[in-house]
Amino acid sequence: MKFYITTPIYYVNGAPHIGHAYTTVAADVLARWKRLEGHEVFFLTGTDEHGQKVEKAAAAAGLDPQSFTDRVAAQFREMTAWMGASNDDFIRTTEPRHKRACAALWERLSERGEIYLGEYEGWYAVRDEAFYAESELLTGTDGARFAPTGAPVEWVGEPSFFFRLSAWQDRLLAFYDAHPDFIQPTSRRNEVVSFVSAGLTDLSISRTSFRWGVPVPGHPEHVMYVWLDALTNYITAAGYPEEAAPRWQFWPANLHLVGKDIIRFHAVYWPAFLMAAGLAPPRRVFANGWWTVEGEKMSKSLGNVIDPHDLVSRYGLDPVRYFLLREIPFGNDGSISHRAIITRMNVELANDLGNLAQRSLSLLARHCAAALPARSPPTEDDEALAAAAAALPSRVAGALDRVAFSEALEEVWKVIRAANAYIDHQAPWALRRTDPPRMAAVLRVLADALRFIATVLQPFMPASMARMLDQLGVPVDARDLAALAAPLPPGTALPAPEAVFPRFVEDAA
Ligand code: ME8
Repeated sequence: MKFYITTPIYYVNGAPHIGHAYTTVAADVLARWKRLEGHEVFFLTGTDEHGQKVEKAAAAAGLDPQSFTDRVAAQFREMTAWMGASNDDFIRTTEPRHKRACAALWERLSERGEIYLGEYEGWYAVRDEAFYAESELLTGTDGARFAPTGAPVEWVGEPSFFFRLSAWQDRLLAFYDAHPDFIQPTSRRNEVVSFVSAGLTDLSISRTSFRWGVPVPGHPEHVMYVWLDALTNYITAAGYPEEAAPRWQFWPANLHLVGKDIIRFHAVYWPAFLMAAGLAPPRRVFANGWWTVEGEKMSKSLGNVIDPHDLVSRYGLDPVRYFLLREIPFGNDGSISHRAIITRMNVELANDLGNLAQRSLSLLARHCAAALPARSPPTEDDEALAAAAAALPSRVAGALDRVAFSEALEEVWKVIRAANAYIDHQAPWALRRTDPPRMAAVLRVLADALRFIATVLQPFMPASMARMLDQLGVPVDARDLAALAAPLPPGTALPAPEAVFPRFVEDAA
């Protein structure tokens, strides 16, 4: 089966930060998991390069918008690689293929009577690239008006094309009703349903007061509203408007991962644009929460913006990926702190998993001639551990289908803890003298359990789990879920073990 997953495309007004790396890693884990399950995956990420916010950032940097976006987009591409993302494509909205798709979508909406020319008068927040109704605004102590997000707003009055969003209210509500899982988590769904139920006004979808955008077909004095342009990226990459292209088979996307601040664009405007164009809306939109830093909002002015490169250089990629998805349930907000990362590294990675593997593998290396022992008739304890390990693929799949990364990891850690209890109780190091065949049997049970554990953890920590599977003698072509059905033959050679997760020792400084 085909599976299409996306991250938001990131604004290139500033360097990538941990919030961006977060969604990229989350999408990567799901993409890798779906591949392990045997699906044909298309995983898309990229950059959102038009609009006033980017134009202003380019001006502030003293560059023309194209050179500026080339530079920052390259940083995002690097971040994608640094975070170990296995994306199949990286889209930039300044690419010709994207401008073509935007123009085609616009023309289709126009032909279907969904667009009309008018005059926009109202509030706009450049920081959010969003229009706000008077009733949504807040007033500061100095009398200044600002958006509910805290962004400054300005009054805009200019000729503008409008999309007949108001006509889509009932059809959107019917769509949410028919697809109860379309927006997740439920709290976000409720937020969207009440926003749409309160009534929709037509949406301004072009601007005439600046130039940095995709020109409106036939009206080059207008550039498209950056959100219409940006959302279209998801179909551009699937080959739109060539609906005969093989990539188009991936549409509709299975899952758009987005931050909680941009749910309205993805769950209201996007399905409305698509339905209005006669295209299928995406199957699911899941909103993640926001990270704070040591409990404080991350901001340039506080100087506490976390650069994902710094975290990765300090702790290593896999521990950072693990931390981001383990620390908080996906969808909730959470706080990132060095203390919390180090604790998870030392307790869960080094102690629980690292020691389990190291203890089992070093006994196998020393006392089983570095070869996998045969399976023996199991005891009750052996069976209990084997059954828990064998249930992992379906348990992890269940959690990941709900985009519940931390639950998926907790399922794996339950088995890791059970395996640690098993090794302590069986004490293979003592059996070496009293009952060597039983020692070999116990080590085989552990090696089999570790194979399940390492296989299902590959999407989270690809490089570390590849090393662990190497050490377990699992051939590279036998590392997907289907391969788990066939036990490794006895006598499989086991390379010399080395610790996969050393403890993190803080500098004395
Ligand atoms: O919104 N913690 O781009 P963007 C977690 N270009 N996530 C965070 C975060 C934090 N502290 N700060 C930001 C855009 N994010 C548009 C998207 S999609 C067609 C267009 C998340 O670069 C934020 O929630 O401002 C959003 O999902 C993502 O970073 C990109 O933000």
